[in-house]
Amino acid sequence: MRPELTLPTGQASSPTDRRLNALLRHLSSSSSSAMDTNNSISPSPTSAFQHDSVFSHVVQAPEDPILGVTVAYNKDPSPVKLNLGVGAYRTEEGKPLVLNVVRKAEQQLVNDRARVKEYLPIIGLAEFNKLSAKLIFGADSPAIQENRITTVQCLSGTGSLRVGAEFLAKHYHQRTIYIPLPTWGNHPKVFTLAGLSVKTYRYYDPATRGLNFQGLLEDLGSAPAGAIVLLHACAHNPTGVDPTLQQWEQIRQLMRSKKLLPFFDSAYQGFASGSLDADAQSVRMFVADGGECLAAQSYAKNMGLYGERVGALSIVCKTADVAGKVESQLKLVIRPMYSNPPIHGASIVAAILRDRNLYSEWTIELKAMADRIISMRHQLYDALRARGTPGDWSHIIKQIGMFTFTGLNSKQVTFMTKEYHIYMTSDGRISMAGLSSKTVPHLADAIHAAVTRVV
Ligand code: PLA
Repeated sequence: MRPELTLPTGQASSPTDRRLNALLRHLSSSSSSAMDTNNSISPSPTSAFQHDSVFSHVVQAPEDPILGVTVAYNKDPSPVKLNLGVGAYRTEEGKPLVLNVVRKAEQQLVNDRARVKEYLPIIGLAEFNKLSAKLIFGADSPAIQENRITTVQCLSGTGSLRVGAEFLAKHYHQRTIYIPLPTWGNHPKVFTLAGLSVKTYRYYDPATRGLNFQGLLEDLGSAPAGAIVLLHACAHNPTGVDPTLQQWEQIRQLMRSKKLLPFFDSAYQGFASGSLDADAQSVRMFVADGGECLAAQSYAKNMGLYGERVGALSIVCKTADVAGKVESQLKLVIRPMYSNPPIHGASIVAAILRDRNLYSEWTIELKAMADRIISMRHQLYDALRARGTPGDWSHIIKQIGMFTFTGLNSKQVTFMTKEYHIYMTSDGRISMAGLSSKTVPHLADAIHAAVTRVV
């Protein structure tokens, strides 16, 4: 019944073919003897292919609300198309940017013949961790000097959030995390899958296009004692609205008095104001009071290392002893997840952070990116004013960081995509970093048309 597995006759003339035929005969005889002892196996070798897939019940999932925008953009053949979806920096020419310091650091790494490709430790590159902590908490942070912080290298900001959340789900007495409304679309998924239960606190007021500070204080004030609170360290995504330093201080007092645990997401340090120190003020305030907190750092945006997946999770503890034990448990979270992190991106970051010249060159390039984004805000604002577009657009210049939360509704967004080939998330967020002087008029035309033609 079973077809004999052999090469076609007449072709088995060379020694290689004869060896191959012998092997095929051996394989078919050993598999038929296995079959003899197991009558339940179908006698037809093709029948497995005729059945439905064991995965035929799997339904088509929707594209990711942010990364899916790029998928749609890539399919559009229009020459005027514009991707303002994902937060990725582009130059005035609309091209992705590799920072000069990154190229220099990579060259150094390539030239160093002593470098090897061995596994990193579970918590990553030690020097990278030390320098990352210094970057966010400040070089003179007492918590660093007292060894009260454990920092572990993770897979960019997302991986750092996930590792921190898994640790909390396992070792912290409160499983509820409060996230701002709205927030980065991936936050609820990351935290839920890690085993935390997600609730929201009021953050943004659509009427003022600013912070709903009263709502925020009320919601955090009524959160159960000990609850975890996700805070965007700076350049809140998607709203571009940050609390002032005075408001941060009030938030700190409230959170400390209620023993709420801060979990900072720092994905844009340096991108908000152009200053690395100024953008870390919120985090440093919460460390200066001696209390505990978590911080997830990403180098995707501020070093342009999007695809290198390099970031860090820090947990600030009360004592060095606790920090050591926490670190030992973080290793148990990481090891079965991805074993240990990749070496290349962390080596680039360490090379830049350790070298005085490269570091200062980095701050200049970073400031230039932040300034270009701010200039895009002014150009877009001016272009809408020049067109007499109905509405108050001053939030475009007031908001901070990579994004403008325009206030456009999903119908208007759909219209802009269909008629103008402008791609953005359906909540009306646009990545200002994807704009250039050349594309501002096209975007302003599209917004004007959307606002005047689509309700
Ligand atoms: N946290 C916030 C607030 C973010 O906006 C992002 C990225 C991350 C964490 C994760 O970044 P990382 O893992 O790449 O370091 N948000 C982007 C990209 C820029 C994305 O959605 O993945 C965005 O367009 O919103």
